[in-house]
Amino acid sequence: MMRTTVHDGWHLAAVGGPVPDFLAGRLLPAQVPGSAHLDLMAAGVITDPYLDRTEADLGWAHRVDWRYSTTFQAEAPRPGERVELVFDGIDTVGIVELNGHVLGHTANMHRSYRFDVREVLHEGRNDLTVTLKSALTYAEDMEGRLGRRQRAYPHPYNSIRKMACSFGWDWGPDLQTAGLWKPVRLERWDTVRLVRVRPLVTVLADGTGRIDVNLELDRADDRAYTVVAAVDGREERVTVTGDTATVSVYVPNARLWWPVGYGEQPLYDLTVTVLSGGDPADDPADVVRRRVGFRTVTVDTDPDEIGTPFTFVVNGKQLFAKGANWIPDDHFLTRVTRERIARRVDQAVKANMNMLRVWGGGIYETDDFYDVCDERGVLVWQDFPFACAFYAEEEPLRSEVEAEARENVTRLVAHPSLVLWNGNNENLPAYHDWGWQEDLQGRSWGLGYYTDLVPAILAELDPTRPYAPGSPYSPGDLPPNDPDHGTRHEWDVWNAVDYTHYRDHIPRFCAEFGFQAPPTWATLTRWIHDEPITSTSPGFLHHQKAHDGNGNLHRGLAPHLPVPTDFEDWHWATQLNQARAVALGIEHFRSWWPRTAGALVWQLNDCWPAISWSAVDSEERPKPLYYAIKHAFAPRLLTVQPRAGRPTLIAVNDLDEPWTAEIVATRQTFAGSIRAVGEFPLTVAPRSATRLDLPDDLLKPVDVSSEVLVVSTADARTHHFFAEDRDLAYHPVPLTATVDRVTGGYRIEVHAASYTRDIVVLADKVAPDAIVDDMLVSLAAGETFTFHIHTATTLPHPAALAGAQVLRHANTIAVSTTNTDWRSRR
Ligand code: BMA
Repeated sequence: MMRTTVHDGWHLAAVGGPVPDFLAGRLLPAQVPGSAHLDLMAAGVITDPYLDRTEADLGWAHRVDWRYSTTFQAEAPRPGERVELVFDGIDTVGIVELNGHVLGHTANMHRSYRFDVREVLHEGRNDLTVTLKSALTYAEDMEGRLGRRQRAYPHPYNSIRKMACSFGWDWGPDLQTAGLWKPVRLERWDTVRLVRVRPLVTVLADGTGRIDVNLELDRADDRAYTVVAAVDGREERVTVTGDTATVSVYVPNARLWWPVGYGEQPLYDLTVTVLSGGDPADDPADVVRRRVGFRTVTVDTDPDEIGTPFTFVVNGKQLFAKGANWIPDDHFLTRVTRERIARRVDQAVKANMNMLRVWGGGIYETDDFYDVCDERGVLVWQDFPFACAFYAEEEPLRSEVEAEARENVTRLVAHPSLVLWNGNNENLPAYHDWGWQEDLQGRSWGLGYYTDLVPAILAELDPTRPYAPGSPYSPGDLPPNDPDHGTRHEWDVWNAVDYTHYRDHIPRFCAEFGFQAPPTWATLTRWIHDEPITSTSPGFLHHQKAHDGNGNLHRGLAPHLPVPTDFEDWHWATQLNQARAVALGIEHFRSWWPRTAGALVWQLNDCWPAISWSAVDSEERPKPLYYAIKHAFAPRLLTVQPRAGRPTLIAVNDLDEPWTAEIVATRQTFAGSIRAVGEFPLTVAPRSATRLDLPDDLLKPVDVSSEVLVVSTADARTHHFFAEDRDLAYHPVPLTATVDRVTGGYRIEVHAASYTRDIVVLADKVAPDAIVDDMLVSLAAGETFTFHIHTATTLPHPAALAGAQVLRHANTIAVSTTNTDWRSRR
């Protein structure tokens, strides 16, 4: 087997549609893998689409037809030799031609394509072109054929098998990419090729790991071939006379693969070799390598006294899924390197997450993504790519869906991190709850994919892991978003009601909930150059894609904090409110474990500089929300929650050891006078939550505006207030700070003379590369805390790190605008 990539010498031309003058007749250098927008940017003929309002000027590109072309040298096929041209991914509507012969047509970004080129490959120079027709025009034509169906956004993304968010989303740009987005290569062979290798990995009751390697061969002749599967020093062989075979390998006493926080992630290399002849000494004809891990996974959905749980069980252990939703990490997918994914997944792990949900408006994630998650122990829930829309179940879509599902299930099946296949994102509530049914007039809407086609494919190709028809989903005839049954998406908060209403429901598993905020200051101001930049300046609004996004930000802020008029204050206040909202949701959900068995924040990441729900922005900088998530997902959590109308302490222990500690609780004034003290022993069993009633004297303040309840153990702490920030008489300048240079950056020691809530260091304002080790730290009067700032920048004025716009806290926002009478109320 000889595999040669065809990645050199590519050019791009605009060959149809509204070609602008500056492109007419031009041939630009092109990257493969890559996409047209990136090539135009590299050639300097368009501005970066993420800058300011550039995206809006690039609409013409959606109607242009592009041609990628290259030449490569090859030898003419020998008699009996097989020669194939393979495209791992074409985005999307393509005509592939070699030396003027049409090899085939493509219309699905989620598949690979393989063409037999024996008849058309030349000795010497070969001309390869891929013409990419406008995906938008194709989708509109297809919609004309299949009938219009509802979707959440204007373009008919539901009529083409292309990443849905390529056509714009409420956090992403409408930049419809076109290109060869995965590797291209020539494969030559003359005996046998491994077409598909599908290892099904299970663990037997006695601890033996079992791998059933399902194989498909393509052969150039009728001979019998030997296939060898090897793992951990063990080898099994099988002689194959047909096109398919299964060979099983057993690993006694297999070391179990565990999710992060539960144990280690041992991975075993599996090598599958087909030999070129019948003799064991023959050379390998083809080799496929996979890395597997031994673990079992189920989702417990056995009805209980409340309804239907949705609890992941890995290696027999029930777990609370702490995580977030994952969108494509860059709208231009080919820029998402393995290193970038690793940094993002590491951020998730550092924020105490153990699960990521790959959302259905994006892609079947890449091998790099899954490799990284396998290594880190991050559980992955993979949606099939259907989102917020009705989908036709007729041809040609149906065959495309079947082909892509088969291919991607086979590609991903070996990864231990993958723990759930999910049919779609929100298409079931779209049918049941969004009032879209009327327009259907009996037409198909995709249900058959989620209840028949996809489950049948999984039953055949991957019976080893659970499947959910959709997210959210409730079984039977129940409304899909029923809190007592299955998964739930919690969007009333953000869209309509205050974030304290997260507590109105006790979902069995909250698969989406979130709140917006702008990106970090450095990211915002790198990409948006409005003079002045404000929350309503044109560039800012262009990057705010959510329906009434700013309206929701203000409605969400007002009950808690005054809405600042100064933009930098507003930026910090909205970031703080995002953090508070999501943290309240997480703590509520965790406090109900095991009734609630998961909280997946919408959304971990961004695909461009956006005002969005993300915790980490498009330049990889964590927003304050990130630190709030890290605290709220801490293995040991203290939280005060209303139970029967009374603030009640809940201690959550997400470790395998019992949590025994001394609790010290004080009701104190912001100025530091202790009004009540309580000390109690705490014992929380492993992986459980315990409730503790607090005595009245801790809960009944003399003055609601200037007292706080602080509850601590050696390794956890929570703060409970008796009023909203806007009604609290904080000291507006409670902190003193000293900044010191240390190895790798700076250290800021802050001292609180009066209670200081949610202290952050917005260090990116001073050094764009700066990363702070913690944020949203609250200090009682008299306390000291040290922030560590990692940066390669040498600051001319280190004191800038303690500047008024950098070292911030809630006190200033709460006090600066309306609460000017703080002194009189203390
Ligand atoms: C959910 C997601 C996305 C969307 C997000 C924010 O519905 O599934 O479709 O981006 O809410 O509105």
